[in-house]
Amino acid sequence: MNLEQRIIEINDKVVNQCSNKEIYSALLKIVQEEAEKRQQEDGKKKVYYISAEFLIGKLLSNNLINLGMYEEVRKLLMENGKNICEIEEMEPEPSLGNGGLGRLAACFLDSMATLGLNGDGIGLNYHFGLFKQSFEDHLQMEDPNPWIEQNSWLTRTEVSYPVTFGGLTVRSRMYHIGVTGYQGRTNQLHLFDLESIDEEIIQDGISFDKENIKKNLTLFLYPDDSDEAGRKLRIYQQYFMVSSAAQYILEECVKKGCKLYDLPDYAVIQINDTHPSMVIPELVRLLTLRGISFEEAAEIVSKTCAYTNHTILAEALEKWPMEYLEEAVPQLVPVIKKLDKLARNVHQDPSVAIIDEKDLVHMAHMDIHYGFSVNGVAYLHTEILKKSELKKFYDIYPEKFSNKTNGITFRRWLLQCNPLLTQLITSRIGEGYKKDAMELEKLAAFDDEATLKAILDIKRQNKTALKEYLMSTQGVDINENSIYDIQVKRLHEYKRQQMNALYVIHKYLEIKKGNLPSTPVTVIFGAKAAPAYVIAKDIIHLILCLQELVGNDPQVSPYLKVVMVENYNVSKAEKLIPACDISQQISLASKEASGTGNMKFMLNGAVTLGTMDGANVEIAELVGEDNIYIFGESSETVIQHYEKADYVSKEYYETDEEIREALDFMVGAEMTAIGHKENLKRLYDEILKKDWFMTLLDYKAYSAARERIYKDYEDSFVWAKKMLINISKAGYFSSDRTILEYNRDIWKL
Ligand code: DL6
Repeated sequence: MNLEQRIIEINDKVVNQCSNKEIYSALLKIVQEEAEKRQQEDGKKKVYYISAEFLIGKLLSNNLINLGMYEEVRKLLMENGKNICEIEEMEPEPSLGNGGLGRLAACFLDSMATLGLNGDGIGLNYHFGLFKQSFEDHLQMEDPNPWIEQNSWLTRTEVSYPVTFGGLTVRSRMYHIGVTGYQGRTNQLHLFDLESIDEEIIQDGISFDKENIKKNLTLFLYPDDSDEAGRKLRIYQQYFMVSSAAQYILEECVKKGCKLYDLPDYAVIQINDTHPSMVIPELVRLLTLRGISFEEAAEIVSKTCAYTNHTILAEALEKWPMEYLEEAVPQLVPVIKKLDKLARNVHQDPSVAIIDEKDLVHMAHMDIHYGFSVNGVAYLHTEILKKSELKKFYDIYPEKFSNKTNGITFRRWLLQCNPLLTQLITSRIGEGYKKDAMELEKLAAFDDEATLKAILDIKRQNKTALKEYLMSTQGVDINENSIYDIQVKRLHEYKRQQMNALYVIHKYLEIKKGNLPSTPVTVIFGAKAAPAYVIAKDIIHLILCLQELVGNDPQVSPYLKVVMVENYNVSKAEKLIPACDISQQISLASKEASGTGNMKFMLNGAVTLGTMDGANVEIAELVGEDNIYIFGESSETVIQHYEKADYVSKEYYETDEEIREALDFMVGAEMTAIGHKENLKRLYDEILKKDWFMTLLDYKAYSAARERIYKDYEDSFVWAKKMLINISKAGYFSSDRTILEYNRDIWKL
């Protein structure tokens, strides 16, 4: 039966009489049927990629592309007076992730399925995600972000497990989302939900009774952990995820003939950051319950688990008070104590112990002692882990450490989000790059006038599309002939959105003085701040105030615009990234483990303005210094400042007029007339008195580099060549390459 007949059969009417929603539902069904045909027999060994987040984005178009059905569907819809983009709008975006870690997990699932690897994801089925962001009174508001519909990509399974917390036992229920690779196989994303979940307990905004774990465990991702109940809830959630996962993995392996002693021949468990670390003691516990001695169980688990570190920020290297674990997961406590003791027998240094003198359990330490592999996510990050953050562990286990520079799936971040550029590339170098991204290098030879003009023209069309999108979604009017200068990522002080905002103030003041930019600039931000992260929310407040100030100033607004995109998510990224001219990657050197936005932007022809941090270092090496704008202090200098505690932000304020002027403006009359003095002053004080992520250290170099990049933009052919080189060098950052490396060095499937 052909596609059209199948849609008619499902909806009992001809295509042009179906509503967009009916077409979406029919396509969802058809895709699921096709994807099912690509399920393959499990090989003996499987990788289980456990992660607290999977930021998968909408699935319809991606699945159609991967199944080779996109063009057929697009044409059929067009013939029936429908537009595939309108059908895409019918799909709610799954709320299963937050930032880079979650998006990486989604890219990895796509690559595993594309490469034909036997690899499933395991996570939680959050009903309301992180939160839905809106702006009111220049402040971030948070509401639940529902996404699960009657007809969705989720399939309920019969798999269900008991999970016990102290005296309370709850049940998990497994759901699947099929993950079909590009011309590849279908794997699964397994999402565990709480059987007794109760959405009704949500009160105002995103608040709910944090202690009611029988009803709340899978409501939200990363619930507010600013109080004790919130921190304990994180433990409950994590254990719920890993206990379900461990039970499932053992069951699946045993079904395949595994004798448990040979578990490492059947399973490799990739632990993403420390959220799933409790899978280690849980597996040990389950194995001992099945008659295996503790030492043997610990050894089996050590050969099965591998740990990826995604950050050096202390807040993400979780350390749980033993008393919390005693209350939430008492059955794990003797296991963790024994694992600690076993490790201490061999390594006496207390700084590498699992349980420290304050009775805090260091989850990363457990991962490193009882995992066979530890990897960082970019060259610089891994070097920092080896040389400073995890040096003591590297000295003990050098053979466990390796680097796996992150990657992105080109299916979503080029083929799907930028069809015009995809067409152009294909017309020049053929289709090969879709499977072997390194073939993109061939594009560099096409530095002829026609190709460069075409690249510029595509960017212009994408910019116009973004202009229309922002107008229709937020009522914001931007100038398509301006430079689109974009910073989209989680809001965090280390990412230094505040540095970008300070420059905006400076530019505003310059324009007021009559120093007009040759080409107008549109500065676009997109970011969610964790609900309890006060300073991050103050930074959003500052940006929203600037948006209003600049937008309402007739003298300035023809030359400068500020836009804060509401509820930044994968779907919005897919619109912003193809339209971007300048990609802001300005984290404090040493703090951004890798970044993956930087890769998506370069692939779509944006030029990076960045520090020597994370994967920017590798981007710089690949594109060469003429095709990237690097500024700021090195990671070595930054680390030294932390070690010597000798950075004093006030000194920069006192000695530099540009800095002083911009900072003072933040709390001056114009700004406080728009925003809240309390928020602005708190941020001002933070930068002036603390500035933990050294905004002012790099501000001057940043401002100078930004002026330089704006100037260079003026020569459109020179600029187009930079775009061409960035695109052609992006092949290395395909997640297919990353996954091949994981498989070659760690998983060995
Ligand atoms: O590895 C994926 C991604 C990196 O690209 C980012 O640099 C890093 O910040 C992110 N880490 C997290 C975890 N928590 N924190 N902070 O999202 O991982």
